[in-house]
Amino acid sequence: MSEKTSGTRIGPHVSREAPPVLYSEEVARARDKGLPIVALESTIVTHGMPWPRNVDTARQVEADIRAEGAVPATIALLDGHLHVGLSDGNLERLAQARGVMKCSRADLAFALASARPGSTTVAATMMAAHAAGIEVFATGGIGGVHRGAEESFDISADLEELARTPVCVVAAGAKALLDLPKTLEVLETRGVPVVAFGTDVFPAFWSRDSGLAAPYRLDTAEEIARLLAMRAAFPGHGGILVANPVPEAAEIPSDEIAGAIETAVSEAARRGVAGKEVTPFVLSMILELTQGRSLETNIALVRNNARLAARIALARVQG
Ligand code: PSU
Ligand code: MN
Repeated sequence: MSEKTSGTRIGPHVSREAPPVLYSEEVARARDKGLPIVALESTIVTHGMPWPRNVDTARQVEADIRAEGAVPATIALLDGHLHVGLSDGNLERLAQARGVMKCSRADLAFALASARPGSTTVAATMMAAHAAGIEVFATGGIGGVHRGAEESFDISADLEELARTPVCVVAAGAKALLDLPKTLEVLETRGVPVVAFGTDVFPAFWSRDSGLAAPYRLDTAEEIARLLAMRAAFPGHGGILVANPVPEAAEIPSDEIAGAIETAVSEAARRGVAGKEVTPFVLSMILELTQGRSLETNIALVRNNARLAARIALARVQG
């Protein structure tokens, strides 16, 4: 069983298409029954991790969400459809495919209209999740304000999406390759509540502590679900960022990763890497420089975020 939404005529010559959403059987059933659902992005699969660890991790993260009693909805673009929930075959197809478009807000409709395979970033996954009525989304780390943004103007569309789309994003903070103080500043300016989970500091992806205070702290999934309910009571409210620190056993302390970040960021600048290539380039170079250690950390933190997101989605449904 799969479901496709239909379009609406809004004038004699103009009809407004509904997004071409295609639900997996599992997600369609969960929607019918009102079960808790957690959205998952796919850029981490196509541009964030190497084959075959990317597909292994995607499967593991889905299993983690099911083990907590929620339903995973991995989001990606295949054959002109916006898939909300991917079959295992499609997940593998996406993970192996070459030339997959990394789709943020600017790219989503373009990729769909031209039926190109695409993976979704945090921004585009939020758009899809919202279109599908999913409130909670787990990822690794959000995009943010890049170092040197005062020159390059490179600010991830993830921040603007958090400001406008009412989805709760669970991430391990933002990657330390970004300018974290400026990233927090933009989130504050754009009205996005940033809540650290069980800690007073903003986590920095591979490291538990960025050295920056988190705007808010909550200690249980139930408290976060209550915050979501209260935000939802205000029309036009946007998203929420839940910053969940990487488990201690898997962390790379900031002083140990700083050198690799420094090298990767300056190499990107030296080679003139720009736009949407920057994040994938820097991530893969850090992976090389840490001899794969950063990948183990990345996997551990995504799984940790998926479990928390599932508990929040559960508390939201039960609340
Ligand atoms: N986290 C990871 N790997 C990634 C990303 C996040 O561990 O590849 C992706 C996310 O999809 C995020 C995107 O939305 O990087 C940000 O890209 P940009 O800075 O170009 O907006
Ligand atoms: Mn960018």
